[in-house]
Amino acid sequence: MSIGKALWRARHPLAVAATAAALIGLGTLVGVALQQNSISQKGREFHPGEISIKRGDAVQIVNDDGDLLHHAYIDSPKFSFDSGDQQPGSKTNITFPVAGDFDVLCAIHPKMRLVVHVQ
Ligand SMILES: [Cu+2]
Repeated sequence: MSIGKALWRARHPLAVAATAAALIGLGTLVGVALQQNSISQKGREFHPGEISIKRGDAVQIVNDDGDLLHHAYIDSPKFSFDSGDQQPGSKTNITFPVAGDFDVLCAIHPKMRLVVHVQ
């Protein structure tokens, strides 16, 4: 084995580690981008309770509330939506096709309210 090859092999684990670190970094960036319009359901509330998006954008609602069920719905003349029962840990995407201000409510917890401003 040449010295050059031996050196390359010795350095190779570092190259693998650097590539892995770069991929993890990229994955984190993509994850952050996807979570931009993410809303959490926790403590029987939406967090945040208000969000502004553009027409055609989606909001992702994550049930982070232990073993509680939620059930998001929108009932407006312009747009309606019903998630059905949201299992703990589940993610619900709502795409808003029209501009306006919409209340997302929970059929199980009447005090839960998320306001979505669609521009
Ligand atoms: Cu609820």
